[in-house]
Formats: sequence, structure tokens, C-alpha cells
Amino acid sequence: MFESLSSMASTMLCGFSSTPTTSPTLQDHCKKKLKMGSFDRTIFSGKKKRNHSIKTMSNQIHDRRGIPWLPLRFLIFNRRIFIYFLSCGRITLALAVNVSRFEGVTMAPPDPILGVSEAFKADTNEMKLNLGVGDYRTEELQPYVLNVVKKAENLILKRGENKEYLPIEGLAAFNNATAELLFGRDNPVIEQQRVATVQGLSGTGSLRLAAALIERYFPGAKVLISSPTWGNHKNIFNDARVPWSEYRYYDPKTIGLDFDGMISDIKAAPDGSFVLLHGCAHNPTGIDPTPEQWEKIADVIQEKKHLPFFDVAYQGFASGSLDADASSVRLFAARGMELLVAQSYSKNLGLYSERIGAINVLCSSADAAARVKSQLKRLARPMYSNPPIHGARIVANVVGNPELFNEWEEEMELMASRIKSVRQKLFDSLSAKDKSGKDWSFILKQIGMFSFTGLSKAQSDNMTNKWHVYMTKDGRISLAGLSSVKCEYLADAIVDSFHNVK
Ligand code: PLA
Repeated sequence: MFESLSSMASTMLCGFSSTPTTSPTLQDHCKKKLKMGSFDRTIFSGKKKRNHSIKTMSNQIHDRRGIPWLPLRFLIFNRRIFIYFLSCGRITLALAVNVSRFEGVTMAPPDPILGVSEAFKADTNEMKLNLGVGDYRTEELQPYVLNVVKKAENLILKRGENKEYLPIEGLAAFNNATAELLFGRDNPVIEQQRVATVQGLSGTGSLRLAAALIERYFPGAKVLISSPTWGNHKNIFNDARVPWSEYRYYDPKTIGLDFDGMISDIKAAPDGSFVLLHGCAHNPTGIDPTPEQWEKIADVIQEKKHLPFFDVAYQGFASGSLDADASSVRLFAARGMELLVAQSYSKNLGLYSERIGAINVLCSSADAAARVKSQLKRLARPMYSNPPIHGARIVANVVGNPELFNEWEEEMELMASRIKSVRQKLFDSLSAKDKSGKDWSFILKQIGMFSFTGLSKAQSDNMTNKWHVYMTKDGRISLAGLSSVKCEYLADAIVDSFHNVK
């Protein structure tokens, strides 16, 4: 019966085809109807039910000039909407509009971190400040390309190197340089070839590759994640289908580390779990364990036969020293522990969009490392085949050239000290402006590019809606996006939000 209706409608279309030919007004109306869910979705739900659902409805709509159309009827059939009206019992006009096969795809929410930049761009207020994503900016709030990066790029250009595919594991010179930078050139684990290093798509891609390895070779094993943590960690493990749970980390009462909570949660986890640790400059809290606390964390992890999994996204950026910021990883390695480390060059070399980083798996033997590396390659091949070359060449040139390496350290020190100086200035401004006696000194104790202000979601909303200060809703601000001249304004915004919004 419906087949004949379909052909009747089609023949009456006088050339109306499956392509939408309606006026924008009519199309908009149809879209609205679809959004309202006023049709039977079973037609999209599988082959068996296909074509067997039909629904009609009628409504009065207007053209662009507001002149009413005749009462229109909609008929949904065979994934098309037929629009027609009846006059003296006869169909006198019919249009067919295709319904998308993607009708069941819902709109995803904006990303809690990268979505902030999109909202910032749309704001026209001249006082606006983007403290959302952790992008380093100059005092003039401009993006910064490191001089050493420009020099390395010139070298690459002069050599006229080709653009052929890299091997799956990436550029050998990069992989060697990155493992040495992490563990230290003289670390015996390098010479013993116990590190499986594979170039990754920056920190995120490297974490994702490791998550795929865990999913494949440690089925059911849990990853313990700090509470709170970088928002994308949970997405990464969810998408890799790796179960995770949280360990206590931040204590809002002390605005410091909940060390006892952390230790007891790591102890309580099933033996052989993975423990995700921020190598330095914990994101978002900016609170790192002390060297003594790191020792105790290593004790418990060893006792429980857990596997430490470090995320090192800020080496050199936290303290200004590459060695100091790798000390947590090196402490665990020195104990002969097996571990994983995801590295990123987004921040310390400002290579955000080059997507350059690595996954390192430190194994107890060279043989195990070779096998792990082969499996990482096997996982990478169907995901993205092989990594991009440009960022890898930049890192290899900077790290491998003593002159450029020294210059890099100096530039990194400059970036780290600019962040430290706005941290100090923000603290000074807050202390001067806030007459309530609140102690803001926690800001000075935090390290890295962020400050975890303790502002609630409602207070963070006030920062954005009233003051045009863009930040993540967990109360985190990126000090790398702040200039000293904007500190006073930011302090006003924080004091107002903190005291006047509950
Ligand atoms: N790990 C941590 C702890 C991070 O903070 C970030 C970046 C990454 C990994 C991944 O960075 P990459 O993939 O660029 O190497 N966090 C940023 C950016 C700076 C982001 O969310 O992607 C942040 O604003 O938190």
C-alpha cells in the first residue's frame, strides 16, 4: 500500500526529487519538526523495521513574507518526508525531503577545555581574557614560537630533507633523543635497551596508544587516576575501554595534597593496577608530591605490584629545569621498576600543533622492551599508520645539537619565570584587594602553568559572564595566558566572584 503511495507522491512531484527543493522556510520547519521528534524513529533503527513506519501530521506554516500556506501534511516514509496538502480529497502538491541517516547522532557538548577557546573567540568585549587552555602567551598575550624552533626549522629547510613516510615507530633520532631527555643520557636503562620508545601524536596520542596496549594485554586491569585530573584522561581510557577509578589527590580544606587519602586508595586498589601519575606540574591543581612523598608513593606501588604510568606533559616547564622535572620518573626507574611514560613537546617546545610526543615503556629486559615495541607498532599501524615528521625533526635537532639545546633551556627558563612572575603578581593583587583576610598564598605554592583557584562552577561562570575571563569550570586558570598588566583586573574578577557568588 505504501509503495503505491510513494510512487503516487513521486509522480505528482513533477520533477521533485529526493534532493530538498523546498524554500528555506519550509526546510527550517521540517528540521524543527525533526528535532521535536514528531516522527517515528523506528524507521532508522535497523533493516528489519525499515520502510514500515509512516506518520502524518498537519500544521499551518507561513512563507517568508508571513503569508499562510494551506494546512500542510507531512508523511514520513522510506526515510523521506513527503509534504503535501489535500484539496477536495486530492493531493495537489507534494515535496519530498530526505531524512538523514544520521538523525540518531546527537549533538556533542563542547570540550570543557578546548571549547573555552571557541567561546572566547566569539566574545567581542575588549577586556576579555582567555585563561582556559594551557597555551603559553607572551607578555603581550601573543602566541610564542621559540627561537630554537625557528633555528631548527631553518636547518631542516637547508638540508632539503624529504617527506617520505616515517617507520611506524617514528623518527629514530627523535626516539633516542626523547628517551635520553626523560631518563637522563647516562641512565643505564638506555644502554641496556630496556626502553621501548614509540613516537606518538603528542601527549594525548601517546597516552591513547598506551591505553590500547593496556586494553589488549592487561584485560580488566584498572587504571587509577587522581581526583581531579586533566579532563581528557577519562575520555582516553573510556574510549580505549580501559576501566578506571579515582584516587584521592586534592584536599579542598588544605588546598593541598591529600597524601594519606592518595596512599590508602592506591593500597586499596587490586594488585597489578596501573597508577596514572603526573610527572610534574599536576594538572589542574599545580600541587606535586615532595621528593619524600614520591618515595612513599613508589613504596606502595612496589608493594602492590602496580605499574606506574607517568604523564609528563610539562618537563622543564614546571621548574625551568628539564632534569628536576623528570626526577619523579627517574626515582621510580632507579628502583628497577617497570613503568610507562607519555611525553609531550606541546608546552616545553611550544609545538602544540605539531603533535609531537612519545610513549616510553621501561621494561625489566631488552627482550621484553623489543616485544612491547613491536606491539605498540602493531597498535599504531591501523590507527594512524605512522606519525608526522616535522615536529620529530625539530625535537631531534634541538636536543641533539648542544648549542640549540642550551638555548632551549634558556628560553624554557624564560617562559617558566614569566609564569612565576604573574603568579606572584596575581597573589599580590589579590592580597591587596581582598579585605576579608582570606589567605591566597596557596597560589604561590602551586607550580606549572595553572592555578587551581578553588572557584566553584557558579563562580567560574560569573568570571566569564560578568568579567569576560574565560576559564575551565573546575576553577582552573592558565597563568600562561595572563600578562602582568591584566593581574589587577583578574584579581578584581576573582574577589567579586569569590565573595559575591555562592
Ligand atoms: N597530559 C596533560 C596532563 C595535559 O595537561 C595535556 C595538555 C596533555 C597531556 C596533552 O597535551 P598534548 O596532546 O598537546 O601533548 N593539556 C592542555 C591542553 C594544555 C588540552 O587540554 O589539550 C590543557 O589545557 O589542559
